[in-house]
Amino acid sequence: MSTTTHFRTCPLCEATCGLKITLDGDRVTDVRGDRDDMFSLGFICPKGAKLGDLDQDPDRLSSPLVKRDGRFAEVSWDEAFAEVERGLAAVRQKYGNEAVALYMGNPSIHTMAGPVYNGVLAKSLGTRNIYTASTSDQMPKHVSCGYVFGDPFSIPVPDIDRTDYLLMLGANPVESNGSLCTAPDFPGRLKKLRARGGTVVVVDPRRTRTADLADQHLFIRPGADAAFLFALVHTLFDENLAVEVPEIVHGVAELRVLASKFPPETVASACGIDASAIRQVARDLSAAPTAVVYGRIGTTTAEFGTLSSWLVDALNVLTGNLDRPGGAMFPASAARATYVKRKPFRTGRWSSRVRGLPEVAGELPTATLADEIETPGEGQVRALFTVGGNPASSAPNAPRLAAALADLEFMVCVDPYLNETTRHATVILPPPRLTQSPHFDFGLTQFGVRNFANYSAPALPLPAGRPGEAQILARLVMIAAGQGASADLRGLEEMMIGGLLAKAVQAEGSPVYGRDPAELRPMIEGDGPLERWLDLSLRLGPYGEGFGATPSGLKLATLLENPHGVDLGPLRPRLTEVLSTADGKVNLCPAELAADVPRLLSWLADRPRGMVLIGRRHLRSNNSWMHNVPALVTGSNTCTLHINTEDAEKLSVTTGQRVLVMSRTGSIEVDAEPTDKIMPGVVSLPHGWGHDQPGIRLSVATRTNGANVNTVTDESILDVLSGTAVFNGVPVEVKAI
Ligand SMILES: Nc1nc2c(c(=O)[nH]1)N[C@H]1C(S)=C(S)[C@@H](COP(=O)(O)OP(=O)(O)OC[C@H]3O[C@@H](n4cnc5c(=O)[nH]c(N)nc54)[C@H](O)[C@@H]3O)O[C@H]1N2
Ligand SMILES: Nc1nc2c(c(=O)[nH]1)N[C@H]1C(S)=C(S)[C@@H](COP(=O)(O)OP(=O)(O)OC[C@H]3O[C@@H](n4cnc5c(=O)[nH]c(N)nc54)[C@H](O)[C@@H]3O)O[C@H]1N2
Ligand code: SF4
Ligand SMILES: [Mo]
Repeated sequence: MSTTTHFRTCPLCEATCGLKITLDGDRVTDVRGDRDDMFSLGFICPKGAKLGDLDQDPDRLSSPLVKRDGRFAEVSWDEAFAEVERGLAAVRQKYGNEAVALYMGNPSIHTMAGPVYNGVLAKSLGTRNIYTASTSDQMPKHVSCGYVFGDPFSIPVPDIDRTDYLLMLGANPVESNGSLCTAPDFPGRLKKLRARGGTVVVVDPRRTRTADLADQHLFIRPGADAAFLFALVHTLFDENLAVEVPEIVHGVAELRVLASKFPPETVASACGIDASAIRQVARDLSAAPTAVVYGRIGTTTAEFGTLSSWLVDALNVLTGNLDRPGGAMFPASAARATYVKRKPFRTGRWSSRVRGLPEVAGELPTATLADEIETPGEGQVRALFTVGGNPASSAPNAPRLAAALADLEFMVCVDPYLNETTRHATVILPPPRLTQSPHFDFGLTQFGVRNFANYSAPALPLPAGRPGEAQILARLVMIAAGQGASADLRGLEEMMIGGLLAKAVQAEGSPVYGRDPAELRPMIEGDGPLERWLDLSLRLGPYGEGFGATPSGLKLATLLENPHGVDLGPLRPRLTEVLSTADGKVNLCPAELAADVPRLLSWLADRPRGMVLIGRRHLRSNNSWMHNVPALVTGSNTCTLHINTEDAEKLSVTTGQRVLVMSRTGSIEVDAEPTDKIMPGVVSLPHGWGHDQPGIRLSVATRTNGANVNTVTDESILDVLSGTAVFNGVPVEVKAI
């Protein structure tokens, strides 16, 4: 066998590290950081280093599975798709399109195929029962940006490479490597920030490894971030520190009135932070030459996630740091056209059937999927498609959802593993190995701390007869659209490309405005449908060659010539290009967001005072699906309950002791790990563990020691505005066993 070297972008987390992968024949023999990668400069983490083990995991499914008489059987791809066609038709015939739901999980944004096909799949299923991991994650940020900037997908990122002061809440990038902020070697960038004289402040109920790197760490009581951020806004006004905002911003006076209800002295005890410390943060933020506030999971999967997400940006505006170097800036993705006119954002265009929860960005809250499956009546969900998702592990009150999945009449999963979710499937359609798949980050190029683009061609060809993830999804689209399991996929491609071209030639400001799509179509290059879609998106994008308009501009060929990626430079101010509000201004105090403030005020008056549970992430883990790699799960058990040493003493709990964690929804047993790194009154568990269900095929993961924290998270508590699950600040009781 011959040895080959491949430069690829790691698709596992949001950091987009460049990897140098060595293959001996079709086996990965070595993975290291690509020192020539223009963005990651050789950085790699343990997950990336073990990408080979993940790639050739023997438990990865090599052919589709169909469940017959309760047992999975390997079938051919044709049989599997025929089964999908039959099963879907049967459910639609009996109950109609709304009886079919679609859930798209985290990897469906990390693959190249997901962002291209998921929207089309949702459309062709013709159902409003669309769910994603976003409502277990970042949806609050979409909602706040939707109202403030008019576009839920224009999310400013902290310009960490140039800022003088970073205030970070509910994020632990030393373990997670960052989120909604693509910054390979985030820890190194924080060190550089400090080395150039800047300041890092971390607000977290735990003293994390990121906090250890920071100048200042403030313990905050879970769920109190919105109150804390309001108190910062209050202080800026109260001490005359807010800048004179430009004319493009309105709503300052209204925000000031709201903030007047949150003096630091009033919220201090709820936050667990002294009023003087809150005021000092506001002063430091305003005094820094440039500064930026950044909030992540700890602030979004919380009861006031949308308010916190909003106030993060409000602070960036009021300190003069929005849209300027060193502040919060909008990346310009090479593959996202900037000429598209967007309709002003709103939510609640429809509501969920059972709980009446508003639609947000075209989807319904994952926290209510179990309701929709369990509750009889017109529109009851009887079939489910999942793409790269493991909701039976990741959703709040996951055991309830798992039981509901078991009750479905038909379920199709596009997933490489037989796991907690897919064991309930009728059909499992496994995508191929990572090394057999092309890669481009349609999603993450929107969140880079630099503008960048890189494409990875498959390192290995697909085995004969095996479809790539794009082909799997395209087939599902054709089946859902009634074209049948054996329809010609080129028809779909031409429809998708034709649709994008037709819009582009009609859009003023597009590089191809007024041209003829028939003249443009033959210019699109690429080996497969994903590559051609990428080529088209790059050509129409902000750096694109525009079908000849800017000959030196980007197209797929440029990325092919640059296997270490193309650096498109530091972020540049582009607020006016981004704004999509009805009046073209930044709405600093949207009525929809202001309407949620009374709920925060009543929470302040009547908040949970007992023990609350929060989450945490571990560097060697990635949500629920990387526990099958031996090298990532050896060593000490990481699924332990962090509990403050004083609390542990009061409960007579010692290190390694089994404890029971109980909530409204259920209870789990885990090992305790008393530590002074977590504040009193708070306990923490990582998610994604507990692989002991019958019938799953994860030989390593099933032997790991851990429980699913989502047994005790509560699907009835939501961030109301976004429908996002609350994983941080769940009232629990802890008892020694
Ligand atoms: N190694 C690894 N990397 C990952 C993942 C993984 O599972 N493992 N998952 C990926 C995914 S899907 C995502 S979304 C990102 C998430 O990336 P991050 O947002 O950085 O996620 P976490 O590391 O969980 O950090 C969240 C922090 O919030 C704190 N926190 C909890 N409750 C509160 C609160 O009420 N207020 C405040 N201020 N803080 C609170 C927690 O203690 C924790 O330190 O990571 C991605 N990267
Ligand atoms: N308690 C608690 N719960 C949480 C969180 C928390 O912090 N605390 N975090 C939440 C967050 S931020 C997120 S993003 C969600 C994640 O929620 P999900 O996306 O539902 O769950 P994952 O664990 O990411 O599962 C990913 C699935 O994709 C499959 N997969 C892996 N690679 C591929 C691929 O290339 N193609 C396809 N089609 N499938 C693939 C895996 O086998 C697995 O089944 O979890 C949420 N749940
Ligand atoms: S930090 Fe993320 S992108 Fe980089 S090597 Fe690790 S898992 Fe891959
Ligand atoms: Mo996430």
